[in-house]
Amino acid sequence: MDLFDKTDEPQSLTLAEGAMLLRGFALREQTAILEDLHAVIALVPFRHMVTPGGFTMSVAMSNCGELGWVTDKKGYRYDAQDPVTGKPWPDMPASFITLAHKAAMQAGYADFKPDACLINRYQVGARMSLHQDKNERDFTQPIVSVSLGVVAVFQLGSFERAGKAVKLPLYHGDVLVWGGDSRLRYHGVLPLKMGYHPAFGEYRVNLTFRKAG
Ligand code: MD6
Ligand code: FE
Repeated sequence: MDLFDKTDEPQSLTLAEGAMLLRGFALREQTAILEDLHAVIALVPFRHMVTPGGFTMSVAMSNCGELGWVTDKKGYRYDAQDPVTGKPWPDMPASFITLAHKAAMQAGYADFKPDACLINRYQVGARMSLHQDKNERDFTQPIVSVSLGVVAVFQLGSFERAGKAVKLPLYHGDVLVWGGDSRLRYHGVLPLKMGYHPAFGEYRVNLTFRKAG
């Protein structure tokens, strides 16, 4: 390939049956995404939630859409209201909905209509231990995950927590579509290394779109 080949054409990679990585898929829309993200965070600032076991999460979270993912002493769940303020979550911005829909389509899921967007913010050292996403109703619906800011190492595991996990860097603009046979795979994020991104500073932000209800 020479310099003038289509190097900025997004690359699609199938990681496992049903798990597809769309490198750079969110880059084209990043200006609108960033602006809309700021508006959501102004309404629901990032906060460190507490697990049912009493641990404060290293990842800070916010939500938009009809449903938001929350955890507190009562458990993990989707809630139509912010348990802290009792108010509904901010509407999901059109730029978010469009991006999630297009990414799902690209990965072979027509008609993906997310009702929940969880926004995760990682600072240096923040991590997400291996888990399955199973608080949603319908596992035939995919999850669309958008990585922004500082690069992180994602772990793609198997169907048991102790199974082998593959490590994979996720860069600013990468989109992971997570569905089909991979929907219930264990996965996580290794502790964030020090890094810098012009728009996100030392942070990584991840948007996960779901059809939760
Ligand atoms: C993260 N992501 O990347 C954490 N879950 O910050 C997830 O836990 C995740 O990326 C389901 C599907 C895709 C994901
Ligand atoms: Fe997850």
